[in-house]
Amino acid sequence: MTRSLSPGRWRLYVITDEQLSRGRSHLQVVDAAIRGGADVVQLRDKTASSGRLYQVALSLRKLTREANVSFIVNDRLDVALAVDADGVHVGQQDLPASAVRRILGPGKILGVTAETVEEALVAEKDGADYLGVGPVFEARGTKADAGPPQGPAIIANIRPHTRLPIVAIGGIKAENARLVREAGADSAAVISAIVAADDIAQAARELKSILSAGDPGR
Ligand code: TZP
Ligand code: MG
Repeated sequence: MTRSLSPGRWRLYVITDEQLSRGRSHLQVVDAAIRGGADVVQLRDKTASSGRLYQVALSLRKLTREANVSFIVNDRLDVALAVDADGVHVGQQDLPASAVRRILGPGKILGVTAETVEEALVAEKDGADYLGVGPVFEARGTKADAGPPQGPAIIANIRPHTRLPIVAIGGIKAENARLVREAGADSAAVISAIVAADDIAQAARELKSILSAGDPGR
């Protein structure tokens, strides 16, 4: 299975959500997602205590390192640094990307959410390594405060303005994944279509295959 630690080569980006995982832990979800071909895993948990988040992050760090899968922590720069994650992902309401880059240093991956061309340009200037762009499709079932779906046009609009890899997000599943690649996204970040699936590994496998169609040597 081809996997890479470089954001431009990621295809399937899996984000955890224990609330949607039907009793399966972050670790169980990630283990299955890796078996299905995830290139990068993001730990996302907005309710866990810092102590629990640290323990979970440590266990995910070990698993992802053994599998040569990138490991990103959502929001929490402190946790990312504490467990030697590969990077951190921040939104527009989190610590500013410029400050995060200063603390992270040059060797770690910084992901930044951008919904507009302007946000994308600022993120790039501030040192982002990739952009999270969305919501492309309906995502309010997973993220209550997500905006309305913007369609693949949000990817196509930002694509010409930046050289950064684009990770599309929001409502992505097997039926629509091809559309985000066609609009210019390098990869897709997926929560519910993977973590809530009956068979997580199989759901990941199907999405990986769609997202990596046409890649040399896959
Ligand atoms: N940011 C924008 S949409 C979203 C996040 C975290 C949720 C995506 O989840 P799903 O279940 O893949 O739509
Ligand atoms: Mg955030």
